[in-house]
Amino acid sequence: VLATLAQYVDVSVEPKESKRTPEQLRAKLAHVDGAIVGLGDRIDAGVLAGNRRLRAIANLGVGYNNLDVPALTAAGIVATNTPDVLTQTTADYAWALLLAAARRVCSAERWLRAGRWRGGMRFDDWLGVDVHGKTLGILGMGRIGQAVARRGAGFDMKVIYHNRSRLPDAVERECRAEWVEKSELLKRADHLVLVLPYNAQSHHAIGATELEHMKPTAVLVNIARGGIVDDAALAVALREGRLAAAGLDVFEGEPSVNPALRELDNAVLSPHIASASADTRRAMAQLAADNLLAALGHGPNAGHPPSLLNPEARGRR
Ligand code: 8YV
Repeated sequence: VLATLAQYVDVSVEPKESKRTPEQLRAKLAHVDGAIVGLGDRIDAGVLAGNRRLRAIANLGVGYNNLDVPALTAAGIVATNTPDVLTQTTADYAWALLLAAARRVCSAERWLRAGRWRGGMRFDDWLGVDVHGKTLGILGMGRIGQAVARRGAGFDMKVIYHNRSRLPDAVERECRAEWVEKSELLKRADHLVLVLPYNAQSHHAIGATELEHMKPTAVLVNIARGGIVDDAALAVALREGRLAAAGLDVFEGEPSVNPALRELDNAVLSPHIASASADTRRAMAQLAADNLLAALGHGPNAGHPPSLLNPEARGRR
């Protein structure tokens, strides 16, 4: 991907840093025409202030809550993301977390590795909860939510979902999914997967009140964004057995993770890797590069980035 970019533009690769300060980001962006950024890079009016050069920002991710799109548009800077290429891999990972959490795969493995499998095992040790044949709830039914739903058929699951807008009948039929109110979703879902974008409306969409309405045998999976779940409230619910388990790939304030969650054996935790297969990360990088080159007027899509977020910004700079 870097070689593709280098055919058209001078490329500078920044060393991996834990997190750049807004000042560092501002200084770096002052001297480039375009940049590929990650979710840890918050691009807002402050970071863009005084920048007369930057023309394009390509986000390495489908979610772009790290970008202040109106501020980029106002500055005439084109913004893009990486939809579609990560849909299937991310949906696979939601299932990995659901199955691992429901069947206690990670805590059992920790126990085994610690050399604790010595004598016989009791018949009722390591009991998990079933996934097959249950009702799968999905909150957020975009591309990834639909891909999670389609996989439900293989587990003989009934699928219910809640989304701001209902899917067209044909798509509902294809996903074998039924739209329900959020309150009903919480009550009826045997397991719940969160796949909604993060914004002011979805902040703490699952908090103490919502957790109270869920079944104590339920598994909650978050592959969307930290901040959608109130992690402190979730830790209390998991500790008190008001929820069977959780599978979490994203956290409020990541990379730091609420210590209360880290202590729980019924939480499967991973470091935001739902899209991390070799094929998908390559495809994401390629799409981000294609977007960036196109936005800067190079390559086969010159002037037409494949996944443009703010067409209004085009040609302003
Ligand atoms: C990240 C994601 O992009 O696409 C998203 O919105 O959250 C992930 O695919 C990936 O982890 C790189 O930061």
